[in-house]
Amino acid sequence: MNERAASPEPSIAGLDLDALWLPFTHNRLFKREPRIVVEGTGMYYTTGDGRRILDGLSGLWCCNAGHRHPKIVEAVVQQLGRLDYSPPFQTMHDKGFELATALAALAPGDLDHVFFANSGSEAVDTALKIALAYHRARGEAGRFRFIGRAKGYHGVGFGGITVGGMVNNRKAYASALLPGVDHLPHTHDLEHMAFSRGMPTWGAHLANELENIVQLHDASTIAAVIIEPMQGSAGVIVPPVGYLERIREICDRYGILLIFDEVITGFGRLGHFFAAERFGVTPDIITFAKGVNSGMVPLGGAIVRKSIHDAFMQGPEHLVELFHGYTYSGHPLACAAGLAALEVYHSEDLMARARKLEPYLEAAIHSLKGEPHVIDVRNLGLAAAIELSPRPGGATKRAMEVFHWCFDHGAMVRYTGDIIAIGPATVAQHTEIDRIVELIRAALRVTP
Ligand code: PXG
Ligand code: PLP
Repeated sequence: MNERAASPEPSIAGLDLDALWLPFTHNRLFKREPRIVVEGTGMYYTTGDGRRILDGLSGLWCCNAGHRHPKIVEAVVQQLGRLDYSPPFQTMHDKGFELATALAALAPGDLDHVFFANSGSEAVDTALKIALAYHRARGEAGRFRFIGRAKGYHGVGFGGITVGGMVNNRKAYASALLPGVDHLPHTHDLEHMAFSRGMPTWGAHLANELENIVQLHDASTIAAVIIEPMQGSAGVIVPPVGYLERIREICDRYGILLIFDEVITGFGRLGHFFAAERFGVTPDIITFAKGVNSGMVPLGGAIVRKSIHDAFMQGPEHLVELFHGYTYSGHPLACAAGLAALEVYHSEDLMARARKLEPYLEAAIHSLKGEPHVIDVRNLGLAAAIELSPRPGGATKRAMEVFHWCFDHGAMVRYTGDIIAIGPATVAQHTEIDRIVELIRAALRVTP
């Protein structure tokens, strides 16, 4: 058993928790019962009180090759011995070009130009701005609207929360959301798809709502549709069979760009470098982050179709084509980590490994059907979620208690609302998947 040690390791004894304001965290409760991680190796963390915690979430859906993969660590250390930083405005370092070339080669269709940012949120901002500027460059500046989706998560920038569909992330900032944004309905429906294994067979018709939204606003005002091909943050909401194809068809019919936000779905989560490949649907822009370098150094970006890139390359050559970019767009350490991570994904055949693990994870997670409080289990690739009925008068508390119980007994999972989510790394062993699932089962059985 992995109970808390009586006294903390010297490394965290006396640590002052006060000054740090943690993101998306109940800070007061956390600081009374902190969970402090001091080391990570492969599938495991070590906490400040000396316990090993099995990582059921690949960090936060990002360490897809496991923690501190030695080849990625080595590449970052080497890069640090050569170049710490050079500006990406009007100069660039070699690793940025190499990584862009590698990503362009992996991306589907003619998506072959890469713009770097530092996070998923910045990647989304970048994609939205490219979409607006693209239409403007082609003389269609009237296309200013974005269509997102209910329950969508596109990071925390103002653009991202506007196209996103999570009310808690929007309500305090409602006065500052982008104008003109509309939302598709989400595809989560317990009545029709509870306990689906993989893609639900019900729900493709929900894509037809895009046609209604287009009729309402007129296609000439719509710049882009942005969706996660599989909704991650909302709790692994898997697209119905045929749904993404229909969204693609409607976008094509009306000259609307389709953006796939692949911040979670990319780099192995669904057993491929991109979900677009898995689903056989090619968007016009892909946003990525997280797994691109296995979470080692912050990196994100947007990959765009050739025709989008080329639309910008028309005016006088001495003029800047896109007024956008970040101090750390394509930081040398992040790019070095990205090149090494891609090499690891290839040389260890981790996409195929993820595909082979998928049915094992599916069987394991669906064995939780029938356990206390469980009203849905869903999965795709190396992502899965268990939805719980809310405790009367205490929504989200059950999932929070399961999360805490699992952490106290040796596994990191994720909770959001009354949903427990897991996303093991591509290097997970069967025994590790079993352990995560058995800890969740035990937690459910002791949670009132
Ligand atoms: N788009 C998508 C689809 C994401 O999943 C972002 C954008 C934003 O990325 P950054 O790097 O700015 O955080 C994300 C991030 C969760 C969880 O609980 C998911 C994310 C982040 C934190 C928690 O599932 N996704
Ligand atoms: N704020 C100030 C005052 C700045 O000078 C800059 C960049 O130069 C930024 C914000 C943006 O920072 P970043 O490029 O890291 O996004």
